[in-house]
Amino acid sequence: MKSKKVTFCRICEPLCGLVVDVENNHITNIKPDQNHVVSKGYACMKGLSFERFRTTPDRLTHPLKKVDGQYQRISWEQALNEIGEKVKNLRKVHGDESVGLYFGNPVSFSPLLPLFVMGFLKGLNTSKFFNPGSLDLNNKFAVNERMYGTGMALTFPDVDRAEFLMIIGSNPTVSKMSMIHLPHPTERIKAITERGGRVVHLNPRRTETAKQVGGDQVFIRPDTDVYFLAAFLHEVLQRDGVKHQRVLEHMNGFEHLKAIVADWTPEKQAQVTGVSADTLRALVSAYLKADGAALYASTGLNLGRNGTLGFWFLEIINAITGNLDRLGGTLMGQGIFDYNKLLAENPSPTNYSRIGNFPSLCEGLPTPLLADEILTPGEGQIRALFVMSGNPLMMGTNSNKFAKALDSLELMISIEIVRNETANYADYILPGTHFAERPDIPIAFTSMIGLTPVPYYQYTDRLVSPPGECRDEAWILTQLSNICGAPFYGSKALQTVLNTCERIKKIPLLGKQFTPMPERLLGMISRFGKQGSLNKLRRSPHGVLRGDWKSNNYLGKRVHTPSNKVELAPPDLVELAASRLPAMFKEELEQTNKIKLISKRERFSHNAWTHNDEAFVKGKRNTNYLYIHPQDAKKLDISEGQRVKISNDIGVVEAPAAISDDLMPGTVALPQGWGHQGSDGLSVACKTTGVNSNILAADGPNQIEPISGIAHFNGIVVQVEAITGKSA
Ligand SMILES: Nc1nc2c(c(=O)[nH]1)N[C@H]1C(S)=C(S)[C@@H](COP(=O)(O)OP(=O)(O)OC[C@H]3O[C@@H](n4cnc5c(=O)[nH]c(N)nc54)[C@H](O)[C@@H]3O)O[C@H]1N2
Ligand SMILES: Nc1nc2c(c(=O)[nH]1)N[C@H]1C(S)=C(S)[C@@H](COP(=O)(O)OP(=O)(O)OC[C@H]3O[C@@H](n4cnc5c(=O)[nH]c(N)nc54)[C@H](O)[C@@H]3O)O[C@H]1N2
Ligand code: SF4
Ligand SMILES: [Mo]
Repeated sequence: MKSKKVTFCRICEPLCGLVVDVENNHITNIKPDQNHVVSKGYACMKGLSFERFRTTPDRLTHPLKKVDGQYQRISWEQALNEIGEKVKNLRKVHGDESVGLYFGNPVSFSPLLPLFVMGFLKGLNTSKFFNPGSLDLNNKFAVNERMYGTGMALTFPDVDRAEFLMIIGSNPTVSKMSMIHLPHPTERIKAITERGGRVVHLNPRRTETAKQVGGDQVFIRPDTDVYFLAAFLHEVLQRDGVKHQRVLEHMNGFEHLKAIVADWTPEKQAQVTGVSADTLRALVSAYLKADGAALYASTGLNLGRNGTLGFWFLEIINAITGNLDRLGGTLMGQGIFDYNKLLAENPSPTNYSRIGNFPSLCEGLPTPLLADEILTPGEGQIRALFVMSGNPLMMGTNSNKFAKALDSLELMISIEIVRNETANYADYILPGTHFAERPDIPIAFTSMIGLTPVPYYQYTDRLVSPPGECRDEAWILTQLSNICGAPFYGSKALQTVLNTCERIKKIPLLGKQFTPMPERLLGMISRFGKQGSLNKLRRSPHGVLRGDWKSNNYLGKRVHTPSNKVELAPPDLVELAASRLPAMFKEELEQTNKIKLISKRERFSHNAWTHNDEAFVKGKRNTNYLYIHPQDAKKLDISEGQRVKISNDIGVVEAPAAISDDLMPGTVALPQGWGHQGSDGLSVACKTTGVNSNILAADGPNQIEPISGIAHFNGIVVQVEAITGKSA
């Protein structure tokens, strides 16, 4: 039987509406949903191809156990019992902290799954929890916690009304951005220039976005944005571009700002950023003149060494100039309920890493410490690791060391849909579900935190049932809780209820009437957020709009700091700026002639997991290239396609060169997420020839940003040499 179903994609943040044909539990066609209330017919190649990733011959369909280096099929019962025994034993002998868990990016694309992961972790009573936040945007959470009271109090640019938008370290046309729901970003950003506004791309590389939307390209030397932003703030204060009444009423700490950025003049920043003082001053003029302006930053800034300080300056600028909480400026996210109030009233506990004593952020410890947490002997050493929907071996730091760490574990369990590089180290692999096999509402950042220039809500049923013995991760986690002696959320009563539900489900007639737990929870969230029942939402499958934004709906109303005011000068950030920036500036001055490596997202790559499809890696796309400016190529005697060696203290990789004047001289770019050779669980990806750029990324307590524990992937100093006699 053939039916048409309306749903939405859950690969990246636009969550584009899709219409699919389903026939005999197979998806036979995927089209953009022309009637989706926000995406209105927009979708990309990744979303439109999702069925191939769901039904790849490499899809895991039953539990596996590694025996003598080979994976063997086992039953769920055996897998759970053996894992349970081993985890219980390790906890008994080495303590609760000997068990850790990492979850990857797709987990955040289900609002329910993080809740289930937390339930399992609380049951395990371990603080050893890691996630991609510390490889992505923890700098933002760290700043938000201090300025706005909770990590999740995120602002976003009101793109559709802004007159001025500076895009710092983001490439919306390719990435579709982060921490904002913006389907069709290219068109919507281009509309700013079309209505007479201005778009500025601050980036060491001329991006696809810059080429397609136009606007001003401002090249900046990698990992120096913090000096640009400090000088921008300096200049705003110098010109008194400040809305004093607003600051007085709603913000604390303004009086400290002048001293914090006193040294960072436009002239001084120019010495390391490569952005001239005149250019910076002209940008400040344009920003201050605009009727609605926003500075927006993403991973280009986050993944340098000063993402926290840089983002702090950026938020201060948007706040004191009156752009925060006004249409056309930046808006404070607001979801279907006041999630940040809930967080502020129930703060999560802070844990500290055993290695380096770093505080947790949103309960996660820094992933760049995970290898050391596993490899360093002593009390609290991680001996068993669960990895769910992630690939920290490829996407985390210092991949060669990380491989050693995985290899040394006494027990590793992977919950995945394919056997990726990290899963290859697992003793047990449990097959999870693809998003099309789960019911959902838009991700937490969209529904609960409301990072949506156009607020909306939506519900989708699952489209098809999962293949073979794949099981919903929510089920897997509650089963693991039970079997590992780790009652869900540490509550034996709750675990008993869950176990009873599980038994009822198996009773033939009664079980059929039982609403599965994910639906039940999604219904509760929707009703709690005043969006109605799932049945009501099913009647509006293309989504429902949730009204428009207004100015002045944050300040004085829902600032959840103890003072109910925005804290402009959190003491530890003030201190960090004073101690760190001058020293790093000196270091920067000494290395202006060195080559810096940055990452690069590509249209046909999604982190490390879309290379397992022929269409995504055909022809020249089957590898990654080292992009290098013609001047540098000439200096280093590198020709197009020639193999080059890229090295630093951490590691060495080789890649073919691609010469391009899109880069600024002194910067090279190498796309991340490659290096699948030898990964026999990925039959297509293993034939690609790229290299893993994160072999060059440092890990450990001395290498990560001190406040947020975030990794350093952008602006890594490297040596680049031609390998003579070889070409790609
Ligand atoms: N050099 C460098 N490194 C980086 C970055 C960078 O810019 N430069 N970016 C960082 C960022 S922003 C991030 S978020 C991290 C990402 O790091 P990770 O999240 O650890 O890596 P992914 O490759 O996204 O792994 C996701 C895994 O989930 C699986 N998966 C996909 N869809 C589903 C699904 O529907 N269900 C289930 N169960 N599993 C699914 C895929 O098979 C894949 O193996 O990497 C970081 N690493
Ligand atoms: N096609 C595709 N889409 C994706 C992903 C993917 O892997 N592929 N990943 C998804 C994920 S997990 C995330 S978090 C988002 C991220 O979304 P974005 O943050 O927009 O990611 P990128 O496209 O990597 O953009 C980072 C930009 O920063 C620039 N940059 C590098 N170093 C610096 C620097 O020091 N300063 C400045 N100013 N710029 C710098 C790079 O040239 C690049 O253009 O994308 C998501 N969407
Ligand atoms: S842009 Fe992102 S959400 Fe939209 S179809 Fe593509 S992958 Fe899916
Ligand atoms: Mo990310």
